[in-house]
Amino acid sequence: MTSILILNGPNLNLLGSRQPEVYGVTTLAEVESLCRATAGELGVALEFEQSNHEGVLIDLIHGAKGVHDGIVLNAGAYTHSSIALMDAIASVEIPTIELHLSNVHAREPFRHRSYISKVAIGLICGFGPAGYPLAIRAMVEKLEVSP
Ligand code: CA2
Repeated sequence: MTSILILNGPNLNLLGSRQPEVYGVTTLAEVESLCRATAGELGVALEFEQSNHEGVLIDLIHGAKGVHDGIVLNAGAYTHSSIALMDAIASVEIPTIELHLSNVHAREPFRHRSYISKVAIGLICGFGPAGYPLAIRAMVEKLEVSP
């Protein structure tokens, strides 16, 4: 069975509790439910993780090798700074979709640079929590074309 790892980076555990004008009112637990419903509908397995720690995210990416067929990564602010996360994605050679709740390109200039984009197969941003099911669907379609 196709398996997808959804990985969330720093501060995303706060979703729904602060800055609703930027990140909305949906909690990360609700985002996970949304993802599980989509995975169930498409018949794929899903692991959903969040960490505030760069090293933990890297370990989760390394651990995906041979376990998961695709990764959906919202690396939070590490997107804009972490060469280590970029290297981890490149090293496991698992197709990865970069995901953001907000449209990072319509925000501050420092959010326009992404190290993840350099190794991702695609980018979804600006659709809020709805981006997660979109990314799962995009990944499943991509894996069907080139498994
Ligand atoms: O738009 C996204 O998904 C981001 O990855 C979110 C990151 C931000 O640094 C990226 O530039 C874009 C920040 C996540 C912080 O999440 C919070 C949620 C609620 C309250 C405070 C922070």
